[in-house]
Amino acid sequence: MATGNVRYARYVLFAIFGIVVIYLISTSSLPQYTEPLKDHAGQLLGGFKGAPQAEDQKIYSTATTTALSSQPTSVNPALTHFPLDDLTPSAPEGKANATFVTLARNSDIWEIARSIRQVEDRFNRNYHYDWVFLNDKPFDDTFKKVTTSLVSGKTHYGEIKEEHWSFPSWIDQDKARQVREDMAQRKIIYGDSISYRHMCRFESGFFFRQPLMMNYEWYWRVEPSVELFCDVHYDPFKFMIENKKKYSFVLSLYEYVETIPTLWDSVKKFMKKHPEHLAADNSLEFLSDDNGETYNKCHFWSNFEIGNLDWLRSKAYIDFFETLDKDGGFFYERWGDAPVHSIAAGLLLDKSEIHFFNDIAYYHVPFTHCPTGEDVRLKLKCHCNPDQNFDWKSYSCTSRYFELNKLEKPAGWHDQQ
Ligand SMILES: Nc1nc2c(ncn2[C@@H]2O[C@H](COP(=O)(O)OP(=O)(O)O)[C@@H](O)[C@H]2O)c(=O)[nH]1
Ligand SMILES: [Mg+2]
Repeated sequence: MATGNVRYARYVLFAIFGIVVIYLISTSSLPQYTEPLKDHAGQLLGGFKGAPQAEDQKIYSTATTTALSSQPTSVNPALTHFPLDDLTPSAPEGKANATFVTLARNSDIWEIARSIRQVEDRFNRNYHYDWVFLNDKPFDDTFKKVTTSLVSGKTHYGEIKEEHWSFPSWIDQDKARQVREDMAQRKIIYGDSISYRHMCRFESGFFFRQPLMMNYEWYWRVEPSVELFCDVHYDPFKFMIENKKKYSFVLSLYEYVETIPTLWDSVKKFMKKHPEHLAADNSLEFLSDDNGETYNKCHFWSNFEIGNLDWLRSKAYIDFFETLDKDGGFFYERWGDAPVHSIAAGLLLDKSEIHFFNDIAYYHVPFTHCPTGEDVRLKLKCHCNPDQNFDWKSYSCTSRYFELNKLEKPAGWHDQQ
């Protein structure tokens, strides 16, 4: 009997010990920080000197509270009852009118699945923003099934109408074909591709006016096979709204000159024709070293973008796109949507409306943006190698952006040159 009691007591002790261990493990996996992130000097991480500090403070605190305290990242309380017909619970109050947007082929499914998984794990599982997928062909069932299962918000699938993915009537087909043959011989990347040119023209002039996109005011562009290396600990859409930003980037670089020999001629034509659209405090200096005479090829890399759709749908942007489109350089050369968006942002927006997201760590082959500053990287659980950060290398234009905007470069930038 006595041995039975001892054994019983041992079982009880084991059970209590087990419960305590499970409790400790589960609580330690919850996010530990609910304060805005600051460096040793008390500077808010993710913002830089020169940015609106008081505003940052407000936004970072709000976002931290919504994203991290009320919604533990390990388990979503709304999912504990597993209602099978509603696995995407409605998002927190006060969300932005925003969506992710991806242009993809059916064959891109496994590459875009990887990107979505990372965006969800690092950010969207706490916010449940929608995701719009666009394609020049109908999406197949596998594409829709897999992406819908991965996205925590609602998914929408749009087929692009032919007018937005074909040669406009004014393009001389023979001339365009000769250009492709010549570029193929010169081994210019995507130089012989027709579909790549339709893609660049579509991203430059049409994605933001697709019927599905008309429901939203903000977008975050995501491409196949990209990586997010750090937690996104606040809502970047709300950051954009509250800080009056319209366009943002994480990587910038110089464009291949062979793909845009006459792009700046068209831009100059636009500037002459529509001086009323040029912003008073624009970023011409980011784009040109001789006050607009020539283009220095600097552009923001548009495979990552968080931006305002109403700006792209504005008369200023549409006039800009149409001037370029009429000149035919999407087909007679191989103009990319990155220089097109960047030049528009540089000329039509005030400097203060363009934002650099240091704290969104990102990779698209072959470049990495890994946040400068160890504090940010550790606190945001980043897994990128800081040695691979492209920002301060000579082929990046990000230093120019900092100088133009009189921003102080984050501590440690010297070591990453
Ligand atoms: N639907 C569709 N999407 C395309 C096509 N070509 C490229 N894309 C998409 O357009 C984006 C840019 O293409 P990508 O191959 O990544 O070009 P890169 O990043 O410039 O090398 C990606 O989101 C692709 O999935 C196409 O022919 N059809
Ligand atoms: Mg790509």
